[in-house]
Amino acid sequence: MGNSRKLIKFFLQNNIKFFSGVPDSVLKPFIESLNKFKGIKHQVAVNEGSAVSLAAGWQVATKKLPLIYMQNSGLGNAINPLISLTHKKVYSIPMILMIGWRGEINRYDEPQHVEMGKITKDILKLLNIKTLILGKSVNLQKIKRLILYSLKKKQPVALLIKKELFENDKIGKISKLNNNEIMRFDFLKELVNQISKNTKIVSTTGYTSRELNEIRKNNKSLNGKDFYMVGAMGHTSIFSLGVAEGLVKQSNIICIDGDGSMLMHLGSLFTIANQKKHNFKYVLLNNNCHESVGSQATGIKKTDLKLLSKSLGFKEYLRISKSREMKNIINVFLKKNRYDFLEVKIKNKSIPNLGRPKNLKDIIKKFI
Ligand SMILES: Cc1ncc(C[n+]2csc(CCOP(=O)(O)OP(=O)(O)O)c2C)c(N)n1
Repeated sequence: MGNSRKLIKFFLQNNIKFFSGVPDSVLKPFIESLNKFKGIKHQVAVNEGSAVSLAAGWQVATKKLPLIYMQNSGLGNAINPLISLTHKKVYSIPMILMIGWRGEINRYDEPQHVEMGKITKDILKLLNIKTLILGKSVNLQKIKRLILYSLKKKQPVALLIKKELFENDKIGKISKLNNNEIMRFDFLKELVNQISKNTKIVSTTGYTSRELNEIRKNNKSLNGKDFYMVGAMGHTSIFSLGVAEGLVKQSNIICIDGDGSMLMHLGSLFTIANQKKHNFKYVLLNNNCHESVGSQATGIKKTDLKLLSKSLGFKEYLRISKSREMKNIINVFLKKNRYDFLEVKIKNKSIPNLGRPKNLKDIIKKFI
C-alpha cells in the first residue's frame, strides 16, 4: 500500500474524516486518494486561509479533528486565521495541517519556492505549531502522538511533507480529461499572433505561463511582452490592473488567468471591473481544474460566468468553446477598447517537455 492510502486509513481510524485544502503537486497522490475512500468529507477550498477557517468552523461544530492540506506557498494565505482564530491565545482550535514542502532545503526548486522553503519551519515555529517532518517512511506512532497533542492542547499541529513521501504512490489515472476541444497552447499561440506591438500579457501560475514562455522561446519575432506570474497564485488579475494603472505610455494589458487562480482571490475582479480601464482585458482559461498540480476539480463548472462577470461590472462577456470560432472571437476581443471578460473553455492537457520561465530579473526588465 502506498503512503497516501496508509495515512488516510490511519486518519480514518483516528476519527479524522473532514479534509479540506488547496491542491499541491507534492500532495497529489494523497489528495487524489481521498476521493477513493468512503466516509470522508472532502472539500477543495479556494484558498488556504479559507480552508483553515472552514475546518475551524467544522471543528467548533463537531469537536472532531479536521485535516487541512496545502502547499507551503499557501501558508501565507493561512496565517491570518492561524494567528487570529485558531491560535491558543485566541479561540484555541485544534486541527492538523498537512503541508507540501516546496523549496525543501537541499533539494533544487524554482526561484518562487526557494525562500518559502527555507523559512517554512520557522514560520510554523513562530505560529506555535508543533511540526513533524515526514520523509520517505511513515511513523504512525509519532503521528498519533501529534494528534493527541493537538486534541489535548487544543492547538493546530502540522505535518510537513517532503517530496519523497508520496513520490512512489501509484495513483492510477488521475487526470481525467474534460470534453473541451481547445488546447491552451493553441489558444495562446493564436492570441500572441494577433496582438499588437504595444500589448503586455500577464499570465497566471503554472502551465499557462510555462506554455506562453515556450511559444516566446520558439518565436522571438512575435508582438508584445509577457510577465509570468510564477508565484503569488491568485494575484495575477490584480497585478495586471496595477500595471494597467501605472503605465504612462498607453499599452494594452491582457491578463490570462486560470479558474483555480481566479477563485483564489475572486474579490480582485470586483476591484478590476470597478476601475473600468479601457486598456485592460481579462481572459479566463477555464479547464474546471487545477491542472498544473494534478487536475483536481475547482468546482467552477456550475457557475454561470457570463452572469458573474456582468454583475461584477465587466463591459462584455465573450466565450470561446470551439476551435473553429477561436480566431474570430480573439479578433473581436482585441479590437474593442473595453474591459471585457473572455472565457475560453480549454482541455486540461498541456504540451510535453514543458520548460519553465528562467531569468526572472530579465523578464521584468524586458516587460516595461
Ligand atoms: C498560494 C498557493 N497555493 C497553491 C499553489 C499550488 N498551485 C500552483 S498552480 C496551481 C493550480 C492553478 O490552477 P488554475 O489557475 O486553474 O490553472 P491550471 O493549472 O488549471 O492551468 C496550484 C494549486 C500555489 N502555487 N500557491
